[in-house]
Amino acid sequence: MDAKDDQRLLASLLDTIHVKRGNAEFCSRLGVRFSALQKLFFLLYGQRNDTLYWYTELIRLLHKSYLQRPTELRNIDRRRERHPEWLLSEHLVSYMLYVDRFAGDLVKLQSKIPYFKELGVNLIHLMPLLRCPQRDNDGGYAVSNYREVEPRLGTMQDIRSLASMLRREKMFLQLDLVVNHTSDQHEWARRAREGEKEYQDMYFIYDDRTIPECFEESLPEVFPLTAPGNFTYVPQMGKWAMTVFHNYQWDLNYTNPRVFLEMLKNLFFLANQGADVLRLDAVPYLWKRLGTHSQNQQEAHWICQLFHACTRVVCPGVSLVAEAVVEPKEVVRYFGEGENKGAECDMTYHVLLMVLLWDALATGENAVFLRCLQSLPDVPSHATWLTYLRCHDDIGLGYDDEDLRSLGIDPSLHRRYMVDFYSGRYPGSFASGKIFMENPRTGDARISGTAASLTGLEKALTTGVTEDVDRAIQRLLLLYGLAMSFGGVPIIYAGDEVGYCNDYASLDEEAEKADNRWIHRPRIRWDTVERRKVAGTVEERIFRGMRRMIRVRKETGEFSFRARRRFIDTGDSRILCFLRSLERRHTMVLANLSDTFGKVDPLLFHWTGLTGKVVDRLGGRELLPVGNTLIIPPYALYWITRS
Ligand code: OTU
Repeated sequence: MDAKDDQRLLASLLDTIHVKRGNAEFCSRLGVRFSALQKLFFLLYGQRNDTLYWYTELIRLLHKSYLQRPTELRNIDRRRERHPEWLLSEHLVSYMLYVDRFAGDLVKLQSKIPYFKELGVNLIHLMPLLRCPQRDNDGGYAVSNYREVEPRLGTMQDIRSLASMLRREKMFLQLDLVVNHTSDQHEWARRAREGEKEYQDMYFIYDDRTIPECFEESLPEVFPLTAPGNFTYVPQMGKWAMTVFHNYQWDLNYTNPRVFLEMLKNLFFLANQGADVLRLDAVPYLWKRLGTHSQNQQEAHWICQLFHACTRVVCPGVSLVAEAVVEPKEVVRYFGEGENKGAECDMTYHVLLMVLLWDALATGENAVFLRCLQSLPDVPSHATWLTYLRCHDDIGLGYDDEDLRSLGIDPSLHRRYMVDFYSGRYPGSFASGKIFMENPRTGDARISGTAASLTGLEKALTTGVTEDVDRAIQRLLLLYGLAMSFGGVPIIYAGDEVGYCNDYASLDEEAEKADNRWIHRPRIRWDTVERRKVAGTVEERIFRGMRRMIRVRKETGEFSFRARRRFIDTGDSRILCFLRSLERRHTMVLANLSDTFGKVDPLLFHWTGLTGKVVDRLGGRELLPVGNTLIIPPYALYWITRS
């Protein structure tokens, strides 16, 4: 089809669905995206004999959802269409929390807005809060109803109120959209179980083990200990359902256009409640292909691109986050590549940076950090990373093996070291974490634990050695400070700002003990958080450090994602150093990754354009070399500019 045919089809579709000619905004947005939409839709669903029917339904849905979009949100859409760079700003700092564990419910959460302001965070990510079964809900990632809030937490009206309160404070709301699977208690799954073919077609349902066996040959296991295998027998149906995650999370079948449309409806529904950012969960898994590991398939990217193009027509102010915990080179592809650069997801988690921060701390060296980042391709303009240290999930050691080998490091030994180190097994390790999903067959293992426990605070508080407590706090702030200055939107994981350690009580709880990720999903006690007001307490020291970093970040244009970053070799492998530059302004980030004294030559500042006196903006003081060396204390972090 050429451009003229496109226009003709567009005109006839608009007629079919009775779009009023006067609806200029919708028509012009659709006009801009029409050929992309069509191309993607036909790539995915073109071989069917009912493609045009579903395509018409898609356009109808876009129109309907556009009309339903509240006026206030449409105004925001227009603003962000003009300024898509709002996401790249140094002013954005994300904070992720569980509504129940943080505040109790959505109404009580409103009263925490002053706390967010005090800390300086403004993109508030609420962990999954849609209706889900009492048990078997994977922390909310097994949704049983996409249109209702989990009653324990509140109602959709509460979401709308919260969204508008946040808007008034110039803050943003992020919600999860679990796109890859539903709970087995979702209506679609229920009706599938009852034998309705139409609903069975929304999942991957098989009469016997023949096809499942073929899939199993190449499918890895996400939760090998608690959910081995990728298929679950459903007695009521007498059939097998594909369940890549837990056995109660049924994978949706995106080869069926109806599945895509239904999920798109859910997306618009959440967007129209006032969410600014939607996190698309587990996107690498969206398309399954026999004979492959069924991750990162081309079609999964087309689906993301189609979600993206559709949001640009209906709610262009809403940004999409791809949650893709896969190999570094694959993660970048979710930003879109080649001619689709920037036409896929607006943000992705910087999983590699997260692992490298933990690597740098465990090794006290910059080598792995620098090498692994070198081979990572660039991000398109108007898209950005989410930079983080901890989240609700485990830490998987997804480095590129080739990068490690090129440094003469044995990848599996190195991973073993990391797991031993952070689980505290390694002699002398300061960390106390737990091993997550150790797979005896593949040797793979991941790590659970809060940032504070992994940086040594838990051990230090147990032994009570002041110096160890100091070091642990420094390590925590060091890693956070790197995530905040690296480039991207930093995430503070609720509880980290006051140094929450692991919650071992969760290991005794029936619903949580099989999954030790719960140890790092703290239940916030506000009397603990109140201690941030008492000078000299651990809570106060960490909170003060975090707040200061956030404030300085926001004052530093060079920390926006538009700014460049250049790594600098100081000649000392314990020092991690990079320069962030925007126009003619520079800030140098200098960190000592080790527990020993490092040193740099102050000439470094001159070479990088930081002439004259230099100050550390974090500590708020001038950096004074002794002769021709500047001593960098253990775990020190400086954000250096000309005074
Ligand atoms: C995501 O996880 C969520 O963040 C997890 O909390 C859920 O359990 C999971 O999806 C299922 O909904 O899909 O792209 O520990 O890092 O499963 C990667 C493994 C994901 C998680 C991985 C991740």
